Amino acid sequence: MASETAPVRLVDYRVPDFLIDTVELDFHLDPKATQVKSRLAVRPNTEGVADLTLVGDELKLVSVTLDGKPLEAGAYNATSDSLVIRNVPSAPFTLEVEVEIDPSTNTKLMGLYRTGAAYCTQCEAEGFRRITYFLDRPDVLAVYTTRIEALKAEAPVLLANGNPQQSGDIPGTDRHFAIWHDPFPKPSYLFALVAGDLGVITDRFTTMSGRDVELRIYCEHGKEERCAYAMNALKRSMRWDETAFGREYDLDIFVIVAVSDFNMGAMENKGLNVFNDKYVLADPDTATDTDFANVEGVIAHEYFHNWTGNRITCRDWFQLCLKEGLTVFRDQEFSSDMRSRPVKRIADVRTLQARQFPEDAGPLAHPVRPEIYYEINNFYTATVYEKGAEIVRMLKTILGEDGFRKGMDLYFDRHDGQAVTIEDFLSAFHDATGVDLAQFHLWYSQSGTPEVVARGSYDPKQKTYSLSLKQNCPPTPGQTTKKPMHIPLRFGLVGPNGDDLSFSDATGARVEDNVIHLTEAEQTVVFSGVSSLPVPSLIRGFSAPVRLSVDLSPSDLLFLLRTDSDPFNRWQAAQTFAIRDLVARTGAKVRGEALDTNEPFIDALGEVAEADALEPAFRAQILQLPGEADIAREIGRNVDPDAIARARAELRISMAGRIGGRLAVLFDSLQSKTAFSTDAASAGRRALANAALDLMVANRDRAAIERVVARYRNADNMTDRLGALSIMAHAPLDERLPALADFEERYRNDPLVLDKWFALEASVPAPETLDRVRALMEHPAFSPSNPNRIRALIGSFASGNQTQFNRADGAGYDFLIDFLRDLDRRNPQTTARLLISFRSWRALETGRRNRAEAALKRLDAVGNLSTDARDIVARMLA
Ligand code: 0A1
Ligand code: ZN
Repeated sequence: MASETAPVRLVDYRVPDFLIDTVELDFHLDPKATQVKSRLAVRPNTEGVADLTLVGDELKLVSVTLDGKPLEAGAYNATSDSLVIRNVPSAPFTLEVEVEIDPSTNTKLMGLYRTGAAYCTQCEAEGFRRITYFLDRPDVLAVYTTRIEALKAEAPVLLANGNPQQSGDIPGTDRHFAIWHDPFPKPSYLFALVAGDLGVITDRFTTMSGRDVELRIYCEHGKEERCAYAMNALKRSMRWDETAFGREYDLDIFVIVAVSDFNMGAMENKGLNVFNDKYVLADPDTATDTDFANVEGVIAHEYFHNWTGNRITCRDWFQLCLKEGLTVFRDQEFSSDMRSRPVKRIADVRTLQARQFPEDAGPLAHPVRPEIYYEINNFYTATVYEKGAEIVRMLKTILGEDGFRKGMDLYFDRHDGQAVTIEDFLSAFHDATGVDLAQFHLWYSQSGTPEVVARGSYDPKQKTYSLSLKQNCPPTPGQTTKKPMHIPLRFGLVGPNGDDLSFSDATGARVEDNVIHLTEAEQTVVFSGVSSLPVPSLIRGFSAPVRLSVDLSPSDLLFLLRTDSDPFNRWQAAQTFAIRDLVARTGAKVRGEALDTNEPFIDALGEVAEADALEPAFRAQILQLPGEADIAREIGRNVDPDAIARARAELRISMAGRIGGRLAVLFDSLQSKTAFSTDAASAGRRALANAALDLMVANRDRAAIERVVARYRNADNMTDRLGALSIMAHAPLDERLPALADFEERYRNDPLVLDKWFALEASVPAPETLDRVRALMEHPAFSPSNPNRIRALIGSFASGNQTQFNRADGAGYDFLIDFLRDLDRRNPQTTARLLISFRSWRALETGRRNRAEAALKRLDAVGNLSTDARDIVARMLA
C-alpha cells in the first residue's frame, strides 16, 4: 500500500478518554475570516489520562482558556490539525477555544463553506474538526447551543440545529444574530449551520401525539415553487414513520435547505437537513418522473435518519451500515408503500446489481461492516448502503413481520440516546424473538456476493421434488475462505397452470412460509406430495443478495416470464433470458460468428408489454434489456465493450424488426389525453411509452424516428422530453443534433436541467464524444468546482458510456485521470468517487486492461494525492 497515513482498525476501538456534555458555539460569520468560539463542558471518562487531545483540520488557533484562565504557552500545543492541553484537571472543566477559518477557500465542501452567496456546513464524517478543535468521533454526544452572528444584508437567514431560542439586531451595527438550542445529545457529525439570503416555503405537521411542528424548506430565491413536491414528500414521510415504525418527530421545527454545491445527495443533520438541490427542486417542466421519485426517496431517507442515525447513532465509523443500511431499507419500504411495490423492488435490485455487485467482485470489495479503513469518506459505498439494506430485509424475511417489528421496537427502546454497534442491533432482534442470529452475523463481516447453484429433479412415481442447493462465496481482498451463510430463499414450485403447487412435507432444510433457509454449503431439500413436475421459482422478490444459477431451460424461463405469481421473478426470468442471449451473442461477435434470433423470447416480451392486466411501470421494466455494463459484469473476464455494444444492438434490431409494429400501437395508445400528473400510474404510462419507443427506433424505422422527434417537440413535461432526447442520443440518431441544441437553448439558465444535457452529451456512443466532453468543459454553464456539473459531464462519460470511456486507444482513461489529478487538489471526495469508474478494470481484455493500469499507475505516481484518492488508487492496484 502506497499510503502514508496509518489505517484505522475496528479492533483498536477504545472508549473516549474524555466526554463533552455541552457545546456552546458562537460564529462570527465572514466570507474570508470567520471567528468560531466554542465553550466545551469536558469530563474525564477514563482513569489517569493527563492530556486532552482535540482534533482539528486546517484550523488557526486564536486563543484558549481553561476554567476561564488563559493557558500559558507550555500548557498546550496547537497545530492546524490538533490541540493538546497538558495535565487537565481530573474533575469536569470548561475549555474555551477560539479559531479562525476561511469559508471562501474551502473547496473540499467539508466543514464551513460557501455555496452561492450562502454559508453552509457539512460535518459527516469528519468535517466538524474543520470548524473547531473537538473530540470529533460519533461516540461523544453533547447538547449544542449555537449562536450565529452575520451581516443582516448578507445573511438575513441564520439557521442551526434544534429549536430557535432568540434572535435580534446587534444595536449600533449592521449585524444581527440568532441562537438555536438542540436539546438532544448528538455527535459532532450531525452539527449544521446555514446562513444566507434564501427563499422559503413553510407548512405545519401535527404528530401522532398532537405536537405541532413547523416545517420549512429553504432554497435559492425564485425556486420556491419547485419545493412543493419535497414538502409534500416530507409530510408523507413523517406520517409513514409513525404508522410503519411508531416513530414521532421530536423538535418544534424541521428545516430543509437546498444548496447547489454538495458532495453527496443530502445530510441528516438534526432538525436541519442540508440537501443537494437536485433532491429538493422538482416540477413537471424541469424534473422527470425519476427525479420526483428520487426527491421523495431522499427526503424520506434523511427524515428517517432522525431515529435511525440521530436518536440512535453509531459508536464508530465501522458501524456506518447501522444507520445507512437500516435507513435505506426504511426509505425503500416507504417508496414501496407510496408507489408500486414490485416495480420499486425491481428498480432497487437493478441498482444493487449495477453498483454493489461489481464492487463486491472487484478490488474495492469490503464487508458491509469494514474492519479497516484509511479514509472513511471512501466507505459511503453501495456495499454499506445497498447491501446493508438487503441485510435488514433478510432479517425481516427471517423473523417475519411481527418479529421484525418487535426487534425494532426493542432496539429503539433500549438504545435511544446511545451510540451503538451492529452487535447491539442484532441483540435487540435476538432478545425480542429468541431467534439465533449468530450465523446471520456473517453477512456483516464477509465480503463478496455468494453464489447459489440450484438443481432440481422430479420423481413422478414418488411425487417428490428434490432441490439440491450449493452456496459458495468467492475470495475477496483480505478474505480467501468464507463460511456458509444463512441465506433465506423465498420460493414457489410453479405447476403447469401457473399456480404454485402444494407439498405435504419438506426435509433437508428448514422450510417455512415459502422460505428455504439455506445454512450449509450443500443441502438437498426434498419436497413430498408434489403432484406434477414443477418449474422452481427461486429467490422470489430477490430475498437474498446472491447470484443464482439454476438449471432452467429457455422454455422454463419463458413459462416463468408468462406465469409466475411473483412479479419480481417474472422480470428476473426475462433478464436471465436476455443476459444468456447477450452473453452468447457477445461471444459470437468476438469470434466473428452469427447467432440466430430467439423469436419465442421476443414474442413473449411483446406479449407482456401488451398485457393490460399488468401495470405499465412493470411492463416498462420488462422491456428494458440489461445494459452494457450488466452484460460485462456477467461475462466477468476478458471483456470487450465494443463486442458487447454490437451484440446488444443486434438483439435490439431484431426486436424492433419483429415486434416494432406492436410496440408502435402500444406507444400510440399510451399518449395521454389528460392533464399532467406526477402520480405513479401516470408515470408508469410515460415509462412504458419511452421503453417501447426506445426499442422501436433500434432498426432506424422511419415512422419510429418521426415519433421520437415529435415526442421531443410536443412534450408538455420533462419525462417525455428527456425520454425522447435520451433515445435519440443513445441510439444515436442524427436527429439528436438539432434536438440537443434546442434543449441547451431552452434550459440555458437552469443548471440542474442543463446537467441532464451534459449527461446525455457525454453518453452518446460515438467516437467524437470524448472531444465533445472536452469542449463542454469550456461551456459557460460548466464549472469544474461544482460536484453536480462534474458528475453530469465527467461522471456520465466515465460510468455511463461503456464504449467511449473504454476506448481501445486508452484515451478515455487518460482523460479521466488527467481531470482527476487536477480535481483532487480541490475536492478529494468527488475525485475518489469518480475514480471508482475504474473498479472493474481487471475484467477487461488485455489491451484495455494494460491501458487502464498504466493510467492508474500514472495517478499513483503523483506525490501529493489526497488520502481519499490515494486510498482508492492503492486498493485498485493492489
Ligand atoms: N449521511 C448522508 C450521507 C452523507 C455522507 C457524507 C457527506 O459528506 C459530504 C454527506 C452526506 C446520507 O446517508 O444521506
Ligand atoms: Zn443515510
